[in-house]
Amino acid sequence: MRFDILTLFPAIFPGYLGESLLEKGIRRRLVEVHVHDLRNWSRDKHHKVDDRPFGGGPGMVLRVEPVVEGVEEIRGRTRDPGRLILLTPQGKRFDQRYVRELATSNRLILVCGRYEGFDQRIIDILKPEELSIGDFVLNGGEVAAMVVIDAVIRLIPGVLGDATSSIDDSFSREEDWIEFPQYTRPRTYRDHGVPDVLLNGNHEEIAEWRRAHAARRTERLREAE
Ligand code: 6GU
Repeated sequence: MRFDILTLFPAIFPGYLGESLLEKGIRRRLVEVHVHDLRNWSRDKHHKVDDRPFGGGPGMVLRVEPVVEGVEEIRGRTRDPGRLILLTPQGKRFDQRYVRELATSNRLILVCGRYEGFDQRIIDILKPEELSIGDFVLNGGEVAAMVVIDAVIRLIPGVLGDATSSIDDSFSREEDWIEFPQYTRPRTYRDHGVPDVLLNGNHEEIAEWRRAHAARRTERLREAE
């Protein structure tokens, strides 16, 4: 799977890309991430990509030319045009169903905004999907792009060490399924033990206990909303 990220802050990504699952996916050639600086497509001698809003008002707006021209050039670099996604708090809310859908794609192009927003003509011309990671406002789409990549790559076969370990994850089986409580050694820590059922080797009982506790956690979380 190939990701192309268009951003004003490419230096944010290398640390994240070099770690953990993602690094493993890249090393095994299951994942490719290309980070592009939007300033490459600025026509301005100062590499400006933002400007003041027509009609006045605070803040700056991301200009149309660098984004449209950057996306067009990058899209043309492979035969698969991929899915074009604009990261914006006005987008469709990201959830595990959306993650699964994106994971069926071979190529995602992620455009990170900054400033007060995108020039509307970026959306009118490129007709991207608009994606938000939740109902709050970030300073830019970069962290959201990492969230998308992180969630999607773990569904790519071969990226997780244990092929089955994403199946029981919270939210993966059904839309609103929370994972059961997990324990590992030591058996006792500061008077806190481990439920006996997990130590008795009866796999049916363990499975039933896990189902019951996952259901309870799910119910509690939904009540709290
Ligand atoms: Cl994708 N971008 C920004 N700037 N803020 C957000 C977001 C994205 N998702 C939630 N808040």
